[in-house]
Parts: sequence; structure tokens; C-alpha cells
Amino acid sequence: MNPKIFLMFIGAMVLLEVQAQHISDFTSLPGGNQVPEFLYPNTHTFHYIIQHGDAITNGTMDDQFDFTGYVPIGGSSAQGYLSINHEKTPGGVTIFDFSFDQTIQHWYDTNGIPVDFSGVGGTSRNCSGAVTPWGTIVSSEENILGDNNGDGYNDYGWNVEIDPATRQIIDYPGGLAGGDKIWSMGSFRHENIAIHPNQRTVYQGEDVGGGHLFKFVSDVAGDFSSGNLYVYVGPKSGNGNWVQINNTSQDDQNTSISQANAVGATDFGGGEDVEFNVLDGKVYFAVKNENRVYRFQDDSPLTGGTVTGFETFVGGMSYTVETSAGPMSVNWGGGNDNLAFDDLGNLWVLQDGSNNHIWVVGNGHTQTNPDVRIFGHSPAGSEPTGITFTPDYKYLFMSFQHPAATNNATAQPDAFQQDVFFDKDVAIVISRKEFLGNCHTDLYLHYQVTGLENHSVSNTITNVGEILGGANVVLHAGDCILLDSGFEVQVGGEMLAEIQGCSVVVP
Ligand SMILES: [Ca+2]
Ligand SMILES: [Ca+2]
Ligand SMILES: [Ca+2]
Ligand SMILES: [Ca+2]
Repeated sequence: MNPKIFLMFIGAMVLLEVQAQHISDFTSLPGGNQVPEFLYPNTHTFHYIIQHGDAITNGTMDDQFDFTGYVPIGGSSAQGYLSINHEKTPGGVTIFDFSFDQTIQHWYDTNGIPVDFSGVGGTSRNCSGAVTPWGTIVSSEENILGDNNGDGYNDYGWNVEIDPATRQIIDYPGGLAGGDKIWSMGSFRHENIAIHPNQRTVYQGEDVGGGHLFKFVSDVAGDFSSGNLYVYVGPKSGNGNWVQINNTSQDDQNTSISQANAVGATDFGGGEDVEFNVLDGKVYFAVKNENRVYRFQDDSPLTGGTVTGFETFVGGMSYTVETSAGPMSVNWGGGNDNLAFDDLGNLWVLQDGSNNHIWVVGNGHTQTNPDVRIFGHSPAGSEPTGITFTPDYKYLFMSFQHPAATNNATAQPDAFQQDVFFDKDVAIVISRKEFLGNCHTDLYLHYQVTGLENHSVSNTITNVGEILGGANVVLHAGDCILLDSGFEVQVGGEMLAEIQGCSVVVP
């Protein structure tokens, strides 16, 4: 058979094999103290996106990276925007056009532009946030300040919605002219929002000691300009209620905290991310100073109603993680912060505190039958922040906030062999090796054709393109196999190599 065709078959096998690999397929790292390097599984790789001080359009990239949101265009996993929060005062958000080159498996960020918040008096401590199903970004202010600028609204303490294409904040009817914060969701130290699939219900935690858990239900799907606001009243184990508070007038919107206290809202020790799990229909809520992630069922998402089954999902204890060197007991520690579900229902938990691990809690985990692994260790001095995925869940976007300047002694090569120093705020993309940087390991392919046993011709591929001829072929870093559509194995061809992830084992 045509050697070129046969190698295309092997290429097809690579694709088939890698499709079976999910970003959550990895062996747990051991627990441990932070080191200057970013530690992650050897099945995965990362690629540098942008660091504090890098040039962007009309200036340089600000620091204190927090929510790192990929906004797909039309559901694409290759074309979108990347939005990075700056958790500082004055705060900020920088948004990039962001696209993926399939041939060399490389993400490109261009047109980095800071959002102009001057029309709403600026922002403070843009912490976590959300990507909406309708393609906007919500950035959450983790600070509150009264109305010093005299526009009638507290100066800080709101969510704000941004169109990533224009880098403009959304202007709702009423409110301020030219752009608003999301006044109807109330004023407090916001961490993020979690949006129910009904596109009306939003859950939001308050990041302060004695903070509360809120639910907002918009009047119209995909439109945050008006709706009802509720706060959770009940135990942290068992059943409770949503109690409505006022959010119509400016005074209502400025006084969410005092209203919540007046109705006996439940206090939490620092509410961090909330996420909705589409697989079980439950809401998950990280509380950093209680060292755990809770979950509960919201019985009536479109009204107030009741909450049932409030319980600790994960945290507050030690877990046995199965590392390549055997089992190891690791304490969950404090500071569970940002959350994200992948499409298999695994909960990714970023830890701001203790050893600043990136945890993955398996779908089906319970406290009596745990399924907990450690995906990564954030570099010394930093906390991991983010995170979001592409819609195909092959790529994870995140940042490291405030790494130690002394990490500059150690370079780590990324998927494109670029030396990265984790010594200042940085955003990265993480993936399995086969999906990023074009498998930067050499591949050795061997095949046999009936009647032409043991071809001894070898061929080295030096450029991206089709493989022409040769029985033994070595692919080097940066090489690429292009497959013809509709390719099939021809009579006489026999497969003698086994594909394992990014490498090929010759029997
Ligand atoms: Ca104001
Ligand atoms: Ca307005
Ligand atoms: Ca926070
Ligand atoms: Ca946070």
C-alpha cells in the first residue's frame, strides 16, 4: 500500500486514542508545600498566555490576575475572547481576542484592551466572575464603598456585565446613562455568580466573614436589568428557605447587607465561588474560612421557595490521594475558593490558602466514599485563580496571582519550549499533551506492508505537512500529520504500532 496512506492511518489512530483521554485523566500529585515551580501531572502541559507587564494594546498588562474567562464565539472551542480580572483598587478587566491554531496547537491572544469603567466610577477588586450563556462576561467587585461620587449608588460592591466584543459595559434601561453595574443583584462584597441553565436564576456568595448566600431571579432570561433578590435563611445541614429582600429603588439596592441581616440570613465564613452542576441539578458553594464546599438542592429556582439537602460536599477532613508513589493522606486545608465543573461532573477547586493546591473532586465523591485528587501546586507565593474551559473541555484557562518575585531563579519550558518564570502574575492554558504544542516529544512509527516486509527506509519529517514514503518514520517536535478526509486502510496494510497518548510503542 501507499506508505503515505498507511501513515495517515497511524495518524488516525492517534486521533482515536487521544479522544479517549479527558483533561481529568491524570494521576494525583502528592500534597506538599509550595515550591518555585508550577507542579502539574506529566500527562499534561501548559502554555504561557500573558504576564504582568507584557505589552498590550496601548500599554502594559496590569497585575493581580483573578477570574480568567474564556468566552466562546458561537460555541467555538477555537475562537473567542479571554477576559482577565485585576483584583486591586482601582480594579480592572483586560479582554483579548483569543484564537486557536489547530495545525500547531497554539492559542493566540491579540488586541488586549482594558475595559473602560469610568462611566460607573471605576471598579474595585474585580475578583471572580462568570461567562454568561449569551456570551458576556460578569466581573464581581469584592469590595464595597458608599456613594462618594454622588451618583446615587454605592461606589463599589456590585457585579458588572461586559460585552467582550466591544469591551463596553452593558447599559440597562434606567440607572446611569451609558452603562450600569448590575444594580438589581444587590450591593455587597461579590465573589462570582453562578447561572442556572434557565438563564434567569443566579446564585451569588458574599466574600466576607458573616457573609450571606443570595439568589437573584431575573424577570427576563438573559437580561439582568430587573428581577427578584432573595437571601438564604437556614442551617448548613438540612433544609432552609429563600427570603426575599427589596432591590427596586436605589436605596433598596444599596442596602442588601442590612436587609439580609434583618431577615436573619445565615452567616458564612467567607463565601467564595458558587457553581451549578448541570448533571445533578445542585448548587455548590465554597466557603473559605469553613474549609469546605457545600451543596444543596434549590427546590424552586424561579421563585423563592425552599432549599433541601444542604450539606458539606467536600472539605473539613483529610483524604487519601493515590499518587504514582502510592497512597498519601492529605488534609484539605483552608481557603477553597474558585470552582468549576468539567463536562464529566468533576469539580475543580482552586485553593487560596494552606498549600494552594488545584484539587479535582470526582463526580460521585462523597465524604464517606471520597474521590479526591491533586492536579497541581501553585508556584510559591501565589494562589491559583480562574478557571474556565473551552466548550469541548480540552483546554483549561487559569492564572496565578501574586507569585513570589524570587521564583525568577527557575525557568520552566512550556508546550512550545518557551522558558516561563512564575515570578509575577501570569495566565496560562493547560491541556493534555496531545492537544497543546503538537506533542513535543518524538514519535516513532513503524509499519509493515505485506510482500514488502521490514522496510528499512527511514524518513525524517522536518516540516508540517504530509508524510511521503518510508517505512520507519520519526516525527520530531513540531511536526504534524495531516489526514485526508475519508481515509481508510487499504488491503495489505497491517498495523504494527500501538498508539499510547502522545507516544507510539512498537511491539
Ligand atoms: Ca456612587
Ligand atoms: Ca442605564
Ligand atoms: Ca474572594
Ligand atoms: Ca477568590
